[in-house]
Amino acid sequence: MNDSSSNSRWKASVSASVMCIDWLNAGQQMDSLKAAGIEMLHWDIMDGQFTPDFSMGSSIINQFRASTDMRSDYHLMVEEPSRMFDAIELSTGDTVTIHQECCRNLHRDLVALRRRGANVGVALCPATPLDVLDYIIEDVDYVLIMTVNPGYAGQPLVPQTLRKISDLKRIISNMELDVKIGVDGNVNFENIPKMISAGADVLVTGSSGLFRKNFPLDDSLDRLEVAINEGFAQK
Ligand code: S6P
Ligand code: MG
Repeated sequence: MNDSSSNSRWKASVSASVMCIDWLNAGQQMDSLKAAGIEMLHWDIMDGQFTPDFSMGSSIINQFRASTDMRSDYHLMVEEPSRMFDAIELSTGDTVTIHQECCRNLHRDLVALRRRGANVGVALCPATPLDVLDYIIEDVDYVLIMTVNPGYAGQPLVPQTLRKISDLKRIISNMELDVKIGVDGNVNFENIPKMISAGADVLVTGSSGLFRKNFPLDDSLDRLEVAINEGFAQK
């Protein structure tokens, strides 16, 4: 999931949330992301049930995927996500994350994803406690801590999720597991240092960090790098 160590610019993995891209300049922004060494694209998939809204479907996602070699980081915010597994195109190194709250049989769904060759992740809403991971954490590569409620870009951070990141980091270290922690929601320049110092490995960056309205993408990339370095300095 996280091979940021091979990249000198980014000390943490950055996953660009395509839902928040400037759609009228998407090609240009994709080129800038690539040039900056961003390695992952975050695909928010919503069903209008678990989340009140909809986002992108496979026809849009696959068109983007065909134009880039960046890895895909799928975030399925859908009830019973196994219904969708056939519709997801996978390449080596791609990650598929499903919500604990959406699966009647989470372990079965994780095993099914793993068999398809994906790196597997579990996402937790802000109100979901970490103990739901007790008997599946050994079987995942990635835990996505939602730092806002799933469904929309542009929401404020739920502050107690910072404590959740450090609690999860402790569990992972105590169990000596190689499980990465991702954060998604209001990943902005003020919150990034706190998220990194709490233990986040992967930052899902959307409208408040990377794709800020009326700011050049290159400027946001520079500020992102500074905020990440600040977080590592505080660790
Ligand atoms: C939210 C979704 C996220 C957003 C993105 C928004 O349901 O899972 O991936 O697209 O994180 O970023 P921001 O900076 O607007 O909160
Ligand atoms: Mg997301």
